[in-house]
Amino acid sequence: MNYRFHSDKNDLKSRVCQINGITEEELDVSSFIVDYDMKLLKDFAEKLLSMKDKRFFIVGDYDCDGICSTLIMKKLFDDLGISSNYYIPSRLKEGYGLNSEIVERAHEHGFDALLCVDNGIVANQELAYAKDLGMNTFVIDHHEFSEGPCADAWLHPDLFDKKYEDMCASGLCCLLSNSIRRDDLSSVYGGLGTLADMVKVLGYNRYLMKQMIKILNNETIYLIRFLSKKKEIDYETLSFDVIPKINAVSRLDEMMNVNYVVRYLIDNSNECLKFLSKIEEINTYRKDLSRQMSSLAKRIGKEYNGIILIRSEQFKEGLCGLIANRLMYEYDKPVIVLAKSEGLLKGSGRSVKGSDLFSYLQEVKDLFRTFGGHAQAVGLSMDEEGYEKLIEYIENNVLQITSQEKDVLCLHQDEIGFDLLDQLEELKPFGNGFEEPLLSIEDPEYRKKFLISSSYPKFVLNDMLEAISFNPSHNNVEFDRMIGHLKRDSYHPNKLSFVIEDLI
Ligand SMILES: [Mn+2]
Repeated sequence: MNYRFHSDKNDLKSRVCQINGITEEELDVSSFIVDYDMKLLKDFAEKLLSMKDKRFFIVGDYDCDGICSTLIMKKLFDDLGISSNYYIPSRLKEGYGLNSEIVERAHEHGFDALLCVDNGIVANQELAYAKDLGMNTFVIDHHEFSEGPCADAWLHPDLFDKKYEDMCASGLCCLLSNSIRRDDLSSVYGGLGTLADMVKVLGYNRYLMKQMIKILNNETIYLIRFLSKKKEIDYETLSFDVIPKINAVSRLDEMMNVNYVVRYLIDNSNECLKFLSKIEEINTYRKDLSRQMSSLAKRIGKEYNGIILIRSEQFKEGLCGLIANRLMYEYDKPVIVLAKSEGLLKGSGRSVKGSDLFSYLQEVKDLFRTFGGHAQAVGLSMDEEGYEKLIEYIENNVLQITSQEKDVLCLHQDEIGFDLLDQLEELKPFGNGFEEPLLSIEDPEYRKKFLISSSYPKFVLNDMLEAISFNPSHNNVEFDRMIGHLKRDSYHPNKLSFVIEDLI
């Protein structure tokens, strides 16, 4: 790993801003004023409201952003007394996005307006079909596109100015819905989808996520609170506890229709609490399965020219992306994981920063039945016969990876305490556009070192601070720098633990 060390003596906030190439003003959203009068929004809202008498059919996406978008729009229609229903296609049976059967079914059931959220921007054929059937069409999406969709009105973050940069679909839906009437539930789910989709954490996105945390920690109880046992809801709880549960349902959608998650989250009457235990159960099963798949993947994966390829009949298609992601971080190499069933291979690839797996595989897109994604994440399906050809292509063509430097803030042991932790907390949320820096403890002096579970080294630096590594090879290295992250010790609230990523 290559590091860029920063040892200036400015305060933490300015150092972290500087590393991320932004000003403190850009980071500060405490006085952010949402411009609900933007012409774009007004025009869209006007179009929508001019069709108040129509019956709207919302088509969403099965991930957290799509689920949140769907429920924000459903709630808006309910509040306005507009007749509507929604449908999220099955990830496993139908796949992503609008298809002509959905259009047909909606039309047959008497819906005369279609609204695509978190999909639709490239579904021109299906949208044109809806038009042919006499339906009105609307699209709120943030995926890449080349020409505008065949729609009466549409919203996309590229149409907005920099303060609204990189909104995801639920952010857009929230912006629109709050421009028509203010609603806390919309802000909560706008923020949640924004956090889940890992878009930029600046501008409106940042404002929205902070709003979400504030609302979730006041007295109003939304059912989302029951997805975590924690009393206080913070970004970590949502990212590592709540969002994976919401996403687990579509990954294993033979266990539960993902549309029930919308119902669960939108409901505020406790009637939908019956879905809670099912969601928990699915998530527990998802965790067990991922553990099994990971260990199998590690055993049977093969590396070709720097890319790890793994396929198995025992893999579950909906979990391939999770496994690829996990192994990509562990090996620091691009990983493609494919589930095999009935002569087809379906799965996902994840790639390291500084590479473009999408363009690389685009060169052989004829091998694939379906193919989509972006530089660091792709989804694909292919006939089994194509697999050898894929290997051949990989062996003859190198995926270019430009090595990345990680920013590290250099600190002295004495500077590491609760004060620093509080300052780091203040800077949250970290993410795209405002990355959490690694910390380095320079020339650390420790009182004691011992092994946890006979393999993981733990260093006692002082009464309040311990450093631990989960990499057994760190046991025998000499070092002048401990590089890692600072956390509150989950078992001892008045202690801090420094989780070591590297010793150099
Ligand atoms: Mn999305």
